[in-house]
Amino acid sequence: MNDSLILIGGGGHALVVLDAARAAGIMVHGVLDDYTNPPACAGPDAPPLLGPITETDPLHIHPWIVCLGDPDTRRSLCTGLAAFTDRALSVIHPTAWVSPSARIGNGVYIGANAVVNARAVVADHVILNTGAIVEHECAIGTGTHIAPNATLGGAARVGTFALVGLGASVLPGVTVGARAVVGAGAVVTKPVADRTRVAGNPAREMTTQQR
Ligand code: JB2
Repeated sequence: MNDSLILIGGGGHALVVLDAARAAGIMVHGVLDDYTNPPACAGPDAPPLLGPITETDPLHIHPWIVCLGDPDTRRSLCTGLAAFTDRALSVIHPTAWVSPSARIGNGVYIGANAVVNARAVVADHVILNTGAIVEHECAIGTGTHIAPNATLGGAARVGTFALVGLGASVLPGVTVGARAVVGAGAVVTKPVADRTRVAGNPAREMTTQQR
């Protein structure tokens, strides 16, 4: 296997993952993106565009990471790439702290100044974005995005392909369901059901009109 990385998606998130990969000493081979618009991750110092986002040929020989923030798009991509999961590579920025007792899956992105404390369990394809804090014994399901400066208190749980927005907090021991969305700055004090959107402090379910 060639050990240089493929970025799947070439937008804003890919720019951030590219920097982190380079800072961590990981060589980036190229980017998969669609060509309807020039992707953000293009230009003289960017890796080459290798094909559309659905191209799988390079994934037979290269490690890869999904670089799209949108949880629904991540879900369809990660599901389609299940056969390649053992080649998904995690990119951890050198300024992040990851406890030796934490378990980190494949294809996880951990950004600058993020913290993953003792015995946290982070499943495949999770994004722990810039400055996110994942306290001791948290569990985060596949493909979920913990946005910049969001905080999960000790033993909080977040299901698969959820989004915990910018600066939101989930109190210790509280569960956020699969595919739920926690709005920016929300403070989650009670369990959030699967596929539910919440916002505010304390966080409450958003009505259709509020979305
Ligand atoms: O099906 C698709 C798709 N196919 C290709 N859905 C979406 N959303 N994007 C697709 N693409 C390509 O991914 C687009 O052509 C584009 O180049 C890229 C998405 O770039 P964008 O900058 O819009 O999103 P992003 O996922 O890189 O970044 C989002 O998530 C981050 C975590 C933004 O909200 C960032 O601000 C955020 N930091």
